[in-house]
Amino acid sequence: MHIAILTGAGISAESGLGTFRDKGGLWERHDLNDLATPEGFARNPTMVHDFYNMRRQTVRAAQPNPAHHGLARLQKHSQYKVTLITQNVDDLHERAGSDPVIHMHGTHLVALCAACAHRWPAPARMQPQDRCPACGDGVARPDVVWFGETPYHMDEILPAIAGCDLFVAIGTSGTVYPAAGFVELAREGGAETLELNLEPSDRASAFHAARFGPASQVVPTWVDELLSR
Ligand code: BV8
Repeated sequence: MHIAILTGAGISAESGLGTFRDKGGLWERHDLNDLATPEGFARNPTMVHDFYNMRRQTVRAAQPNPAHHGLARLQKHSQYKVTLITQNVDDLHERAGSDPVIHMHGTHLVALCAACAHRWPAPARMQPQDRCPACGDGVARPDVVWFGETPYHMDEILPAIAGCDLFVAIGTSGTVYPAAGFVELAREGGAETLELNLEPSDRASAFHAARFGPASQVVPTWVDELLSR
């Protein structure tokens, strides 16, 4: 059985990383147009670098939670083919042992040169005057996909979603496309669909089944049931 999993900020919430649209979420305190668009970066690169520097620091201090470890177990010790796709830009899946992890919105632990597309490990603090180590003159930015930009690895993601037997969305509000539309693509391919979330997402009605509760409890329970089949 091929299981395609999409995770969002909710899977990292219990590791202490902020979500975007929950009460007190990142987009409640910041305007996403200023912080998660190329235009916002062009307008004020210092503010955007500071936003990602703060989040990079938080990630470095955070630990994977039982939900990340559960998915790593499923990926490593199971008879299932598992495709793990995340909207998250943190590395908690990797630090829990998941491999590979498809980061469709990039990762802020990597720096990207806007001129020559060279990538290198992001320093703890990125600043507008940082220059690309390869071409020397490009503007260094976090290697994340902002609004209006094309998500990464879609050539790998779309066939996996369309061809899987089970599609599971974990900790995502279902508000950001194209990720929010993956459930339809999976259903068109004949897959069963399951939502594991704290509460019903914006796309809850599109799923065949759902389990609600904190990911650190719901995900390991679900994985244990799958592995005991
Ligand atoms: C694109 C950057 C073309 C990195 C992010 C009008 C209508 C429809 C679409 C559009 C539109 N206008 C514009 C668009 C397109 C736009 C879009 O969807 N806008 C939305 C806002 C309407 N999308 C784009 O621009 C995308 N690009 O479309 O290009 C294209 C399309 C297809 C193919 C080729 C080209 C690019 C989108 C990427 C934007 N970048 N982040 C960063 O800073 O992180 S988006 C940002 O939101 C993050 O990546 C995040 O992952 C993502 C989604 O948020 P969630 O992960 O779902 O987090 P959220 O806080 O929303 O929800 C948390 C959930 O967890 C909640 O449900 C909560 O209940 C739950 N939860 C909380 N605690 C727990 C929990 N669950 C379990 N346990 C817990 N403890």
